[in-house]
Amino acid sequence: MKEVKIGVIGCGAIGREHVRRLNNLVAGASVVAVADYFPEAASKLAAQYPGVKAYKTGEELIAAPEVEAVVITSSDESHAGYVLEALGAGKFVFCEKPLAQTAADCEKIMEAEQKAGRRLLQVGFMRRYDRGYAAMKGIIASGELGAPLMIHACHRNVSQAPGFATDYAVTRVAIHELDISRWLLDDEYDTAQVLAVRQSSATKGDWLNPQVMMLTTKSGQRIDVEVQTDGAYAYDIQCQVVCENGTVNLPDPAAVVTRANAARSFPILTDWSQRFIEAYDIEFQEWVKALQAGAPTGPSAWDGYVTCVTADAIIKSRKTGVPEKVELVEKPAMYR
Ligand code: ISE
Repeated sequence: MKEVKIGVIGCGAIGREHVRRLNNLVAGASVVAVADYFPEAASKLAAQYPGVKAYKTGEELIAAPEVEAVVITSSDESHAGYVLEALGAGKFVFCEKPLAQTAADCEKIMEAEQKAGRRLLQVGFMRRYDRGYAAMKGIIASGELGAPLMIHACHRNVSQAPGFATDYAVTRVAIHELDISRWLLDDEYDTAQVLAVRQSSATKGDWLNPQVMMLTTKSGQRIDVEVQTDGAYAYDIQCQVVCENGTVNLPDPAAVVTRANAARSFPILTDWSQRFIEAYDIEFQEWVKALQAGAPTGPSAWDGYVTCVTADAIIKSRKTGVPEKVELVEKPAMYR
């Protein structure tokens, strides 16, 4: 099958990791171009891989005839612009979360994709490819435990890069739970809210930490997500779906158990990119296979849009103090 030629915009840690993954692990793909806001970062990365060309701007990379599919791992604020540019050029595009900074930009993206007449875009919600979450989804969908009633989730981080802010706990961190919960439950949200709780003295900045987010779905399920963005003991992701006849729990990643000093213990990872490393590998392999077959099949512009609208409702509720409605436009046929 024909190899998919990929251009990566954004040569920071996650961009470099995806270039390594696409070039060394994923079958049927090769990175042919890179670009970054800092051109030296792109030249440095290109120099490590024979045949990879560094472009001065993302726009030039998108226009390059050899680039068939674009991967966007640049700063969050730049995502929507590059996605629209790639869709306008009729190219496949994979965009890391969040798809955009505003619901209005997500709507523009959905319009552009519909104008192209076929699915071109996939959003990087890699947790859907994690074996643990995928197995949970299988059990819930089988109905063997009855209807799902609620989700208890937590997302704990050891630290954040400088410049972190309260809203990022939603748009950069809890956004994963916003996507995975509706995917597990196969439902859309009705309301969203953030609750004030006692603050952690371990926070190394002036943002709110922890935060507890509460969601309800159209069928009345309730989801609570504890988000610790700083100072936690490890990068710990927990998820329990409570069903009528039992619970379904996200497994910890495989780790060797030590028995010593009258205790049984195993290490918990501290780095988020390591926690989901296998999910990223599977996500990109599936993406490339789908492109070879004609179109992406993973998380869509609609999923990017819903998470963006839900994040906005949570942020709004911090100011109003009450649950806010998650108001969505009608789902376009392309995403049904
Ligand atoms: C990062 O972008 C992620 O996606 C992680 O899941 C999250 O825990 C981390 O705080 C973010 O910076």
